[in-house]
Amino acid sequence: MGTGHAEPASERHMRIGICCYPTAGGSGVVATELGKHLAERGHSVAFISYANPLRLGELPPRVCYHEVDQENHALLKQFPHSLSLTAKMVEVARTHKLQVMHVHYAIPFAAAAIMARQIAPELNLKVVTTLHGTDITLVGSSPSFKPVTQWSIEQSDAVTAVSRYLRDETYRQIPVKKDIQVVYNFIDPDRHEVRNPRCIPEKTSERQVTLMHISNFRPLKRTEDVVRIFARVRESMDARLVLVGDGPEYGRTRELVDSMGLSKVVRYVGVVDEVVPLLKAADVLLLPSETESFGLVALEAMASGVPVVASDVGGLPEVVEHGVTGFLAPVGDINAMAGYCLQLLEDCSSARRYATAARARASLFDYAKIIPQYERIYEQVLAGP
Ligand code: GMT
Repeated sequence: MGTGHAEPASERHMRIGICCYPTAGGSGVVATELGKHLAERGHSVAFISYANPLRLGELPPRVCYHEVDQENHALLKQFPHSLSLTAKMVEVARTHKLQVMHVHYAIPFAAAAIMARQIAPELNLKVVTTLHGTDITLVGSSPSFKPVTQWSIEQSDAVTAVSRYLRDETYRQIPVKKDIQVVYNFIDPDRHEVRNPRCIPEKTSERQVTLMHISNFRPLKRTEDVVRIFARVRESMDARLVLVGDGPEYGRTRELVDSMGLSKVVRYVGVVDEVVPLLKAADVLLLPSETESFGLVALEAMASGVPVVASDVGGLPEVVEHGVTGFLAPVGDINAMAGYCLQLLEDCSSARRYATAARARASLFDYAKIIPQYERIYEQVLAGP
């Protein structure tokens, strides 16, 4: 597992609740992998979500999963999910004598956890909140939600953000004084097999390169840019595009592919649990998002030795090193991004160099370095009053 346990596991056994969205988003992936690693390191972990988190799979030792009821009430047509969540947190915390509730999203999880803490004062439950992005940049900063987000952050026992960008953006958008610690997202390097990068052999265009995009196809992922970048690349080399995921922009993206006459060279994979096997087939990962607080998929690609061409926004420059592990260009600059793809795939030796650098940089985000940071935060809050 990983590059070895660089730091020993916390000597203290802790009982930790982890609350996250179960869907195919980075926050759920990070929360699930965190819980599994914590359990491997000897802690007890109780997941709380409204459906089985995507990457949880079979429950490993010391891990349990509790589902939040989503039933509709006979009288109340729209039963308040936040209260069902709070009720479940109280129940699970009492059952497993949880010490820490680590929530992944301020809205609604931190608010629910703070209520749970008050409902069950005998547990002295500590609330750790990790901000992932959309909870601040989209939901949390809307005028009506801002006071709830502000209160949830202030009342948490500790708050973390997945990038410096997100920490700074939170301070910019929400009037909070709370210390927000940056704890980066992570990967397990051993799960990402290295392979020789494919590229176009000199003087022939026989071999096809693979551009890949992985997302939930929300408008901010700019999947139409992905198709346009791909079309530009194809003007210079034989290439195919693999689109992984699904979401609101899927139909529009498909329409664009068809209208550009590209349907024969675009493959749609849909939603997958695991991106690692797919990444083995990729030569470049495209992530031309409007914004990303971190861009977990960029890190996953780099860990697989796949360089990234992405937008120069949000936390992406903290992950992708421009000119070394991939390239960053202004949002919407399709020409620049296509040019960078060509540069990456220019010849075998440069493709190899970028792949090696990508993997080396990803190792800075090894879980063995990151999980102890969360353990220390739990220990700090538990040492408090
Ligand atoms: O990007 C999304 O649409 C999904 C979202 C989520 O809730 O999982 O991703 C956010 O959290 C990830 C894990 O920390 C980050 O890697 C993503 O950059 C972040 N998305 C945005 O900031 C838009």
